[in-house]
Amino acid sequence: MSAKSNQQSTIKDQQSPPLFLGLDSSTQSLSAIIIDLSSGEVVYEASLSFDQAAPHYGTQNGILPNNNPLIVHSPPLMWVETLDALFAKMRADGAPLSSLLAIAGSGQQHGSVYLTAAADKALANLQGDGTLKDQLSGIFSRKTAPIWMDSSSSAECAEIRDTLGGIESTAKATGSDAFERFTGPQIRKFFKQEPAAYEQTRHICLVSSFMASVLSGRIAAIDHGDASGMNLMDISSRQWHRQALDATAPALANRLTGPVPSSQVIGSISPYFAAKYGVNPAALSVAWSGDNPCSLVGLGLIKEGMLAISLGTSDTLFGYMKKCRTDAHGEGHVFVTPTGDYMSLICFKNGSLAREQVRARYSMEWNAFNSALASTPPGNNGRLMLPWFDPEIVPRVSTPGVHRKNLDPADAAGNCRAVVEAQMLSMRLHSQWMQVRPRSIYATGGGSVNNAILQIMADVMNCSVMRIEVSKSAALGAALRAAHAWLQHTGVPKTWTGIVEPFTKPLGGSQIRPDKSAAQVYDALIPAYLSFERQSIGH
Ligand code: XUL
Repeated sequence: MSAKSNQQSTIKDQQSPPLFLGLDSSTQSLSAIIIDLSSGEVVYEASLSFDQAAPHYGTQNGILPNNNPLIVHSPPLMWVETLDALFAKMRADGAPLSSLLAIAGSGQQHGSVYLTAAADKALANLQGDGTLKDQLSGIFSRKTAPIWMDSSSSAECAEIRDTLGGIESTAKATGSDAFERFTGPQIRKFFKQEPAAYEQTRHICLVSSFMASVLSGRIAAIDHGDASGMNLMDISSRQWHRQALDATAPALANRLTGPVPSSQVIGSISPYFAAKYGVNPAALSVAWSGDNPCSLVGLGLIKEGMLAISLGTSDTLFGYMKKCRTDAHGEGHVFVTPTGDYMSLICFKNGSLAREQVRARYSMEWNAFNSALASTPPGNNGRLMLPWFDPEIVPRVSTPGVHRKNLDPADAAGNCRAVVEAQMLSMRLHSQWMQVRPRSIYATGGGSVNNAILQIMADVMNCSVMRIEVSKSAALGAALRAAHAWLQHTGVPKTWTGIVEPFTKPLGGSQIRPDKSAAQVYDALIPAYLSFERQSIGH
């Protein structure tokens, strides 16, 4: 089902319970998916972009304009107002709200919402004859919410990292090194810059737990998955990390609710939604999680060895891990998954960005680029490139630059193969800390339509690659979580596999198998690539 436009909806079947709603509050839009667990089908979906649904906030792509490019905030009241608009749309579309058994959600990770003590009463007393905006406009101790695109907290990252004993021990303790967008450093910056407002703050929520609070009519707990993106939770014990809390801001534990398993039922849906939109008053309101943990189940990655690689402007590798392992170099992240296990997330900045640069340099269309890949052998006869057109995240490279070894810049075909091989070799090398042998990789994102690139991925990773449709994977993951929590709550035994599989089939005929002799070439190439990388970084 296509969900590309910002405002659309479809109903396949209004009758068939058991129905579950998944919401996704992303950076740019609020989306809904209703699934029918018995038929394994999505029966309704809709999406509203914040800019269009609530234009008076003046956001662009969901973000408030700011002269300082490091500061990226959004107004939480805009999310609330759009939640009303989305429920109104669902009711107008005839979505089966009165039959919903449970609702869960997904939120853009890391963003934080700051509430005064007035929030508890306002949430508990929501009246169906008013609007969420009018009834909740007075509950914020900070009018705007820093989101994951904010990178203004470098000083606070350094302070927290130093207190926790450096990169490796910060990652070991909290799942990730201290990153600017992570919630802990952002809270610390707020406390340092606006101590009076921090003092007025009774609750600090994530985007996920804030939206769950509105739906539940009470402050909802932060779940383990989204708590993993805060630099505040002990990733092994899943309790708040005492030293990290102390390194961040005073009396912080009193301001946080949770962390709880993602399957936690917060309560029934707030009577507001029943009165105003006809939502089943008995529908369970389930804890929300972060968009990456939700997407993991929305893509069906619930077993060891299942990875996804998204080939976008940046390339992202994420995958399921049974055991908690952290990256000693602090480049990758570890989050708790909705299944109660772990996932990694590793972001490589120079993705399509670098492929496009090489293609443009030799004035090639994609067909010519693919012919260049076909005309050169796996391993490229030892011609190597490090395609750091932009500063790279993994490995950390702050000074951009393209490095070549045995490779003539005038050699068009050699450079095309070199950029793709470098990206895949880098993913293989820099995901080794996961100690997961990939058994199958789901390829997503714009670049995944290119079979020639996917063949190199399959050969370097030495496993099958399949394409999967990801549009709305976070909302779908949330709906699947709602179903799982409802089944658990009502005591009906059902495995995660039984819930997830009917909704997450890879695209038919898209499987690309590794070529065994090419895979051997890449195994042999790894040491040379690694030493070239180390040498170029100056290690
Ligand atoms: C993950 C991250 C992004 C956001 C996008 O660490 O920052 O993927 O979750 O919403």
